[in-house]
Amino acid sequence: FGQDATLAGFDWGSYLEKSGLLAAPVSCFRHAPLCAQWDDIYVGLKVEVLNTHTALPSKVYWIATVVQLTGYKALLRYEGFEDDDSHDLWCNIATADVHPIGWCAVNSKLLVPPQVVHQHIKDWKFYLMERLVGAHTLPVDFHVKMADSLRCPFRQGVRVEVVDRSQVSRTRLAVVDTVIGGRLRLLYEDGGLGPSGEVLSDFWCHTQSPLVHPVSWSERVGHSIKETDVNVNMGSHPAFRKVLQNSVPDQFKKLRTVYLGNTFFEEGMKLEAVDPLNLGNICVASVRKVLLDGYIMVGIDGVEIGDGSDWFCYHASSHAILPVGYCESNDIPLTLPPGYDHATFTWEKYLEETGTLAAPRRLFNTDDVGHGFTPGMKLEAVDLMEPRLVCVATVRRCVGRLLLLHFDGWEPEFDQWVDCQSPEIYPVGWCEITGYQLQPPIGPEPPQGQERSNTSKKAKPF
Ligand code: MLZ
Repeated sequence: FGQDATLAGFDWGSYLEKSGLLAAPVSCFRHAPLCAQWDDIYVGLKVEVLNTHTALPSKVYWIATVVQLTGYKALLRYEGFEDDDSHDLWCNIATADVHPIGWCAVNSKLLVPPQVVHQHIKDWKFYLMERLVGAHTLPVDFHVKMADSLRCPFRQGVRVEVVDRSQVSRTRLAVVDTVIGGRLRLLYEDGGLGPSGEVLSDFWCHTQSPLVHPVSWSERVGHSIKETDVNVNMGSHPAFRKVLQNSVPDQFKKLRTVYLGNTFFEEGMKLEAVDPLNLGNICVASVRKVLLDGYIMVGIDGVEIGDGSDWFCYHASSHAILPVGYCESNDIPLTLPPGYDHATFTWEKYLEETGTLAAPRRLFNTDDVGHGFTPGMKLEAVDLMEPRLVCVATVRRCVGRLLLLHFDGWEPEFDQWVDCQSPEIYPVGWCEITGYQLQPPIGPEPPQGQERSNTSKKAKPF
């Protein structure tokens, strides 16, 4: 499975023009390259860009103005075309041959106007002087900052502990195989290799994902970890031939400190939780175990197998656990345990019936963070059920810090709730910058408002 958007002829610029929708601005994505610099990038900036409208054999440049911004992609208009948009071009401002004004002079490059406009403007020098007075341009260190922000503390051969996709209640040792744009391809240490050396079991996640941890994390917080099967030899794979190096806490994102007063989550307390295997559902759930460092194991009421193998670890600061009543007060359909129905279910009755307590509201991290996303905005988002795939997606709802993401062209049952600060969502153009493959929408997207149905079945867990 998996498609390549570029090969499939998908282009963000024309896709957005057709739908009339906007892309979420880069400044919404804290972990994304250039997020902190994005205040300096706006419509009206002037830049020097490769001139593609010339018959000259060598690379020459020309001045252009940013007329539209969607994620990392800018629509540029060459100077001289004025109100004529027929030669506008979309380019990725982070990767394309785009530079601050003055770059050509410093680097001995030629500024040459496109042939078409060349004829009807007589005095270029005067024309440009007029146009450039008081104009703003890219920060000089733009491309340096870009390169800095793509640096990653992980490389092939680093060992980590990561959720076991075959049993989500435990972690498993894995080794970094590939790093693309801060996303890691992890190979389980005893995942096995096929007859021609192919990897049988891998997992993808961002460096800052809550699912990946330094070596010895599980033991430290009391999380269960799969014992590595020493009979499985991965030695013939390049990632394992390197000198393996254990990851350390410094390489990971610091979690927000949690409230550890007199009260904390306790075993048996009820809450609402995003179902880890069905990320579009928020369910009636229970705290099953309290670990150290603010982590808890959560089970989904009424569907647990009973041996704890389907519990899931969430940090107390996670967006995925919510206080009792959260769905009701935010008009989100709560997924009830089998045998209950919406007409008669109330939390009050349920707590009484089960003789349990609701986890106190103050323990949850439901602060509104003022994220800037609004419904309809487009982005590139990981399908967390198949975390190798980064897909064309749309924000469908915003509730507090939660975003409901829709994958364009797919049925709503593939929708997923994610945190607005999730490291697995990216601005439009991110894949192009990092060289990551983008999954295009399935088939042509219908006109706004209608959903095209897709016959594919719901994805398997992970
Ligand atoms: N194997 C899956 C892929 C689903 C990917 C969806 N991404 C939004 C299927 O075809 O069902």
